[in-house]
Amino acid sequence: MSQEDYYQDVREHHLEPLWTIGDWFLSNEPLRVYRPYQWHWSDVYPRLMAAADHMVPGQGGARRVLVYAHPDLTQTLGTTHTLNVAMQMILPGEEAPAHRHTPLAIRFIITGQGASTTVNGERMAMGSGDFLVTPRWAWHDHRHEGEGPMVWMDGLDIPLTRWMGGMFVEPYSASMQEESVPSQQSAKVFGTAGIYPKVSEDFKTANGSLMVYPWEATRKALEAVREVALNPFDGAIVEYRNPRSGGPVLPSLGATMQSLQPRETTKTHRHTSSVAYYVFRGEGCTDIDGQMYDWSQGDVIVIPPWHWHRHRNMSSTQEALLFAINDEPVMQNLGLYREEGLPSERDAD
Ligand code: GTQ
Ligand code: FE2
Repeated sequence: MSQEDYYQDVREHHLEPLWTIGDWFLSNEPLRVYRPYQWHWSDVYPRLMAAADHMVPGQGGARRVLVYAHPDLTQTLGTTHTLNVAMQMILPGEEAPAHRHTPLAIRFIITGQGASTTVNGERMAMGSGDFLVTPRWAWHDHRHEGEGPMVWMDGLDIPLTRWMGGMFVEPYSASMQEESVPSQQSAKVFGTAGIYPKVSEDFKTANGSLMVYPWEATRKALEAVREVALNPFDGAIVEYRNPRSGGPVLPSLGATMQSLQPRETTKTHRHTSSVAYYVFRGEGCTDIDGQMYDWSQGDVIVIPPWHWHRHRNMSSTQEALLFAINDEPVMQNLGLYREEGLPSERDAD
């Protein structure tokens, strides 16, 4: 058989000779399959508000949500290759009906008060800066009994769940859940970090642990960290964890809050996890592979895997607060997590 015939023959049988495949197949570092990207709040906010003219939760759609769909990830509508950021808005008197799905979710509350989410029968109030958990396959609905629009950021692992073949969704048997466990139960029992609650095995919250992390606690932890343990790549940073397992807040989604002091600049690093930042407060810029992304309050910035990046708070007076979701738990569990500082900055202090 001639050389040419051989290659044609194997390929007709859907076999690919490894020695003919380019370096992309076993690349010596993660390939760049999508670019860093940024959404400006000034583009998002008016469109989220205008969504009220076009849909009501529970009527022709379950949630009033704008999904951050990365232009390089059109097949999944992912924000990163594993995660989605989305902005949700609910108006006074509205109800977003109960359902459950295999993608897990976090909520980071941006503005408004008087809304609550009920997760497996446990009602949790939502206030600015609060961080809440919706585990996989847990029933959840949202309602708003306060005044003015309520806005929060959703973080979900929809693209990961889809690629892994695990996507399921189910509507609840009624519009909204009854409260079947005491309101705010997870916060009452698990809210005091370091004093470990030895609860019985049948303790009922959707994740058997804490599901609402109030802003005040995050704020306090950040301040304590700032005084004693700055991270060179992230400034003062805290990670949301499950206080019962000690592990990440959800099995495939990590979340952090970091604070950059006025004019603070972090060192450059890269890691195999992907990250979507939400600018909770302040103004600054992030250098991603030499390209500058200027950000201010409300912006979302995506850092794909293995991209060098560093942050700078551009204000000389105001602190910057960056909330972020990441897929580090997935990479850690698969033994694929790697992180390194920029060599040229290693010796410099
Ligand atoms: O609030 O239940 O951003 O089901 C996407 C899907 C939010 C939700 C999203 C959802 C929800
Ligand atoms: Fe949902």
